[in-house]
Amino acid sequence: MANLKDLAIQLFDIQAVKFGTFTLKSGISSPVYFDLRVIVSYPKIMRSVSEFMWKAVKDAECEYASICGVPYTALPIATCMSADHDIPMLIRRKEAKGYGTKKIIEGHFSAGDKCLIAEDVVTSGSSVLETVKSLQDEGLVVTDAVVLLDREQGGSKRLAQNNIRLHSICSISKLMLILLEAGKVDQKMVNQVQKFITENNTFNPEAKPAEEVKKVLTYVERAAQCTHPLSKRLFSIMQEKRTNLALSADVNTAAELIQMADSIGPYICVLKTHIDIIEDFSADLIQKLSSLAAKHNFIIFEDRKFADIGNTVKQQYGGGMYRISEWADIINAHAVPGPGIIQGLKEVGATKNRACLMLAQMSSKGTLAKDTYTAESVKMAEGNKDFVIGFICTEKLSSDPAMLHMTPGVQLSAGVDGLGQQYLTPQEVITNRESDVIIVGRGITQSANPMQAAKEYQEAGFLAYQALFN
Ligand code: 5BU
Repeated sequence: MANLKDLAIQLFDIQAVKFGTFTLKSGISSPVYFDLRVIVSYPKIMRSVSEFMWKAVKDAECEYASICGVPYTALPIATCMSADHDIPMLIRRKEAKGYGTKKIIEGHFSAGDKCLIAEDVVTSGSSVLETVKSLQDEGLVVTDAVVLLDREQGGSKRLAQNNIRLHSICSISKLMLILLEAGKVDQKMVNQVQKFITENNTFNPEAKPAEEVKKVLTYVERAAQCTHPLSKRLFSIMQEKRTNLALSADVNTAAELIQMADSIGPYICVLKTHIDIIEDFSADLIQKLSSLAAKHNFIIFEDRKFADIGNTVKQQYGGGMYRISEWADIINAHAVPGPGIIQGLKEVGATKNRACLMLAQMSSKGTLAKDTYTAESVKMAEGNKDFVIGFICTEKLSSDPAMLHMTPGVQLSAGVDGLGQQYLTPQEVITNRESDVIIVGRGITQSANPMQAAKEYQEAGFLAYQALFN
């Protein structure tokens, strides 16, 4: 392996490092430019670069299960590190494929795995952070990034701000000294580059960590991003009726359910049922419920919580006395049986344009749906976006704007019931947990004036949504 001095000179000789006047992506004019893309034409230099980078992370004793190069220049570098040192690699697509699995990260991994980032040049750190974000969205953890050249313009601090350590092989100052000593540049150029670096520091100590600066999208913008007709329709209803309230109509007779649906209908976007607690279920109830859904423009969600193997849930969903798939726009499913449950439900529901929510978290005390289970449920949902349109959860779990987050266990004041239910307020759910829909049951159904209560929940939920834009 070449020493650093040799490598720096080789990079200069192959014009991976150039001096002159260059306009950078940001529009700023720079006296120095790195174009590491050319190293693919020089396999020995490529190997030398990847060896330096591997050694740096080894010396720093970084822990990681896989490596991911920032596309595109660092891809071959990461590939060499991976192949030479038997480190599994992940590839981040710049755009998700429009067909097949629509994956943005290719390769095998489990949620919670640590992934090392490899990059050719770091300026502000934003390209590294983009890749980090995609990995984090899939449940991966990033603590370290390794880079060949650090332009010393604030990238390492920006990454530190996001809890990522940057390991660089060569800083721009060190590179300039080597090239000066080797007679490749003169002192004037060294000074010019130094001046440029000092004057073009991108680091803002006040900047919020990257994950906090994401833009909040309106329901209209999110509807536009949905490919499933039901999520598109739901976001449109939320905007049109100015409500993110779902009523959990947990009553025991058909008459009560119909009465609730008709009186509360104007205030809700979703009516959630537990059809198996109705004592006098009949086809007539379904017919009335469906016409009320049309009259008040809400979506029907049967909270059936399917939890069996694909073949069984298919029959439970499509058959039996309730024939759920014939009238419920949305159903939900536990992730515990594995992806077969989604396949089974999809076989019945997809042709009817029905959709499913994954139970990724629950509101009840002591729930086992947490940590890795939640992360795996999210992955399962995201791998089946043609049928799964979101989650039952207690916080935002996916950055995909098309994915809906619906949260049960909501009342106007936080608290518990006697059987493990835990309540959050509408504001906590929408503002802090960044969920989309509040699901309210007894807060409305057992209030002295359910209609008035529904109005209050509608207002509280929608005000919290509007406040996201202030
Ligand atoms: P409540 O009366 O607002 O506590 O009713 C909550 C409803 O949401 C009720 O129908 C539950 O079956 C449902 N629910 C829940 O409370 N918590 C969960 O994690 C899930 C569903 Br999933």
